[in-house]
Amino acid sequence: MRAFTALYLGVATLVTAQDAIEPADFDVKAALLRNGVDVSTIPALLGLVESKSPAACSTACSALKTIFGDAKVVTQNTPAYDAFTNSYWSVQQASVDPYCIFKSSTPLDVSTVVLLARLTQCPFAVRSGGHAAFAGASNIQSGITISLQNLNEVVLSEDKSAAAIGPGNVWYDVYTKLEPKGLAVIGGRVAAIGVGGLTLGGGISFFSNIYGWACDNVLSYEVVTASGLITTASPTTHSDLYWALRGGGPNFGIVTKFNLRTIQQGLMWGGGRLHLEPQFPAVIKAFYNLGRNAGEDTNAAQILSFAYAQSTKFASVDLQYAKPVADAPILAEYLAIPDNVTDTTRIRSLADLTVQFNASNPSGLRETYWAATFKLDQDFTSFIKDVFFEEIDGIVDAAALVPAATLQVITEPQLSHMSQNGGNPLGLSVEDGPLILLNLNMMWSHIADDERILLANSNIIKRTVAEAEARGLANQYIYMNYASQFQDVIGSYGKGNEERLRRVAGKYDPTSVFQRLQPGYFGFGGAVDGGGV
Ligand SMILES: Cc1cc2nc3c(=O)[nH]c(=O)nc-3n(C[C@H](O)[C@H](O)[C@H](O)COP(=O)(O)OP(=O)(O)OC[C@H]3O[C@@H](n4cnc5c(N)ncnc54)[C@H](O)[C@@H]3O)c2cc1C
Ligand SMILES: *[C@@H]1O[C@H](CO)[C@@H](O)[C@H](O)[C@H]1NC(C)=O
Ligand SMILES: CC(=O)N[C@H]1CO[C@H](CO)[C@@H](O)[C@@H]1O
Repeated sequence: MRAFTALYLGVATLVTAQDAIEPADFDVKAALLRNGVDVSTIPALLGLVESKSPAACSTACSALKTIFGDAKVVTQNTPAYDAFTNSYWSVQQASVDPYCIFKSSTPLDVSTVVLLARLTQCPFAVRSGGHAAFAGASNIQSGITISLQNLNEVVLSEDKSAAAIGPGNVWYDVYTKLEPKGLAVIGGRVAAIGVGGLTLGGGISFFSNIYGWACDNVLSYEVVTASGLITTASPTTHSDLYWALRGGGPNFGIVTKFNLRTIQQGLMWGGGRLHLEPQFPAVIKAFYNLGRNAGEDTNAAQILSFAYAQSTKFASVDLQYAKPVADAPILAEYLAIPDNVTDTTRIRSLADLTVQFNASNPSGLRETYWAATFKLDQDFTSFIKDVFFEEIDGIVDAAALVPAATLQVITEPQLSHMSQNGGNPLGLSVEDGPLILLNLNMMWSHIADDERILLANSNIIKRTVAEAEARGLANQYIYMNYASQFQDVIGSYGKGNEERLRRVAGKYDPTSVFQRLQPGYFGFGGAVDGGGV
């Protein structure tokens, strides 16, 4: 396999016969035999049922049991099964019942389960931290849910410039292992989020103004393709696949290792401050100014959420500074806003800050996430806030509802890092920036409220997008990690990027295994119908 240096110039890769990852006469059984699995010795596979029926998964799960035994293959009506499904963040995902759960612990295990799913045509889902909100995103009804949780290595390279991190890790575990060495990586801001989903969809960190998004700080991926090949994607090996994995999601293979660039990181400063309605204009002005001026001091970062709880509208401002400095001048405008009701900002460790965020995102509730992107504009930020409070007015009686509109800025420094190492497929450039990233996020308890809550979310998205178009502030990008199942994420990357992603998928997965057998997340060809969008 040649490396395609042409990709650095953004030139489309030519796929020639000798580059094909999977030959036209690819034999799944022969590939399994290379993995040490002789199909002719597995009772369940003798009368093979090749259909997308429950029988296909009964066959696949029986075969997995024969090959791997009870420890790695968890079936229904067992405590281990219930513990696994209950460990998803949202109730929608916890309510999905897979035919079996496969607890892979090596890349070879992952290769074998992909080949077996392919042989039997049993659908599957892949789970890292299990924080995607909607049903089926990383768990699959009556199929095989492939758990990556036992792929949990955190290994520093000899010179400590890189860390090999398994997708079974959550960010808290990664940070606490690196902290004693004075190191960190570009990853999630909430303790229990998984390395896999966050990094494959983009990944915004406290330090993204300094280093860029998580996907732009991956040195290489170890990935299992549809033909069971365990291979590397890097700037010099399968560079087209490397490009695609930097935000293209789970459409190309299962990543079994992320080699992440490490950064020097000691104590930092951060926490949250709450403000009430009279302070909203000052908060919005500070949000706008910090977003606009991010380049003046890239240590600073912000997350602004408008929310409603206990019959009160409030603004939650989360501020961070990458160094142990409590009064950084760039944050002065925010810190001068009076009348905060609580203030948890202090000097602390990265892991400690992720635990604080974790506490405000409990599991065990129904959840929905939605995303939209706009050009940064102060008055429009206020418009988003107004539309949010108007639209939630009709749903605030829903039991246990906590609705929020979380605003961040995709800053010019963040955007500038997206072109490093050959670029990523997100379709964003410095000329587009700075941008407002809107994340609607709501939690509630009763299924009977689902429909009206989803409708309120879709109305907020529709109204803000329409107004942005009218004001010339539109941007088509939809962030995968915050999107709802009703939004067309890959389409939002732009036609050229979508076509190039399809070409890469076609090269590494010519029979569309990851599109056909892994239906639950953001694939090619648009969004799920419904949800009012
Ligand atoms: C409370 C909370 C806080 C958040 N904070 C942040 C944040 O700070 N920054 C940010 O950018 N985003 C954040 N997010 C969004 C987050 O990035 C997404 O929810 C992400 O999908 C979670 O990843 P996961 O591994 O936990 O999820 P999962 O549900 O396990 O996975 C999500 C998707 O990725 C696929 N996938 C996971 N691992 C692999 C792999 N190794 N190979 C192939 N496919 C894989 C899964 O199949 C699934 O389709 C947050 C979300 C929540 C709920
Ligand atoms: C994060 O929150 C989840 C769900 O509430 C909890 O199970 C988990 O233990 C928390 N993790 C940390 C490191 O605080
Ligand atoms: C900057 C500011 O106003 N901080 C105040 C926030 O509220 C706490 C508790 O009421 C005060 O102690 C802070 O001084």
